[in-house]
Amino acid sequence: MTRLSSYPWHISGVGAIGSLWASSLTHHGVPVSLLLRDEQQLDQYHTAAGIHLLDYEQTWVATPQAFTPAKPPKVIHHLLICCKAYATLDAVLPWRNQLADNAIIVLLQNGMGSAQALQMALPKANIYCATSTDGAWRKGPFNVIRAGVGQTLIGSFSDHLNNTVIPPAIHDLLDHLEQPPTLKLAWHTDIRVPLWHKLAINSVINALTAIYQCANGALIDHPSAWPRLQQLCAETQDVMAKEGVVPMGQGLLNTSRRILQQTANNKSSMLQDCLAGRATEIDAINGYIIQQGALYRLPCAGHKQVCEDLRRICAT
Ligand code: KPL
Repeated sequence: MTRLSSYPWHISGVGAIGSLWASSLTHHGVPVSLLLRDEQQLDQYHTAAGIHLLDYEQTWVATPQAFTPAKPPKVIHHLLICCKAYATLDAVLPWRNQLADNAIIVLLQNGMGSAQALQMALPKANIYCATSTDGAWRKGPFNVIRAGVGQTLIGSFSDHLNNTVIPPAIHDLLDHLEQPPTLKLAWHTDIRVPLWHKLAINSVINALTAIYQCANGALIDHPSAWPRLQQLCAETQDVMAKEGVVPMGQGLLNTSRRILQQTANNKSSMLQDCLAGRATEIDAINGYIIQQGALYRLPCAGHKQVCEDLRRICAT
């Protein structure tokens, strides 16, 4: 690494992806601090004796410094938010008094709408969004298994930021985290496009797998799920077209089928949340599409039905 910003990256939301990042940054010599919810989570962290990441047969242990709102850090220059979209304000606002005026906040999560909500709460905040195809799952508190190396795209979200100007702290990370535990990061000058593409994929796959309680591959050729998936693709593409989002090269249906084939044995993140009795990201995924569709009088009947069915089955 050529140059490292001396300020730590503070990570809030230390689940699977937050732990993967904390581990990778630490092992690449980037200073990291964890922002934990409360004393109970701090106790769990101490009991776990650090973050344990199993990355292709190798276990990495990282022990970054941890803070709680009761004992916060003095100042936060770089904040990475890896919690679920619905928990964003709760993950940021407890630390608002510690945020430096020019702090960088990066949101790395599924779904959309949370960056807008955060910008409303903190109008001057410098918000960046990231979207990732990395796979990781949480075996227990601070104990994470890597499921696949993907790519993470980062770009500016706030209107007052220039989308071609990469802040030095982010620049330092691009192409520099290639050794295991690897993170492949790249800058994107129009992050809205990959965010929408990921949202579109998640919106046609995740809820259906939770409703039919099946692995991803089982949606293909499923007599009732597959026609619903086709309808969701058509509705989503209509909303994307109205929003002026560049369509996916192969189209949403073909792209979704390919992802379903590649991840045939995986359980989607929403099915996992549903099975574990956790809240799901339905509002930030299908709910967001319905909300945007309403701006153009698009009814999104398939997405509404999916939300209704999911609410009957899972805690949302
Ligand atoms: O990203 C995913 C998830 O589980 O959240 C998949 C299933 C790969 C696509 O929706």
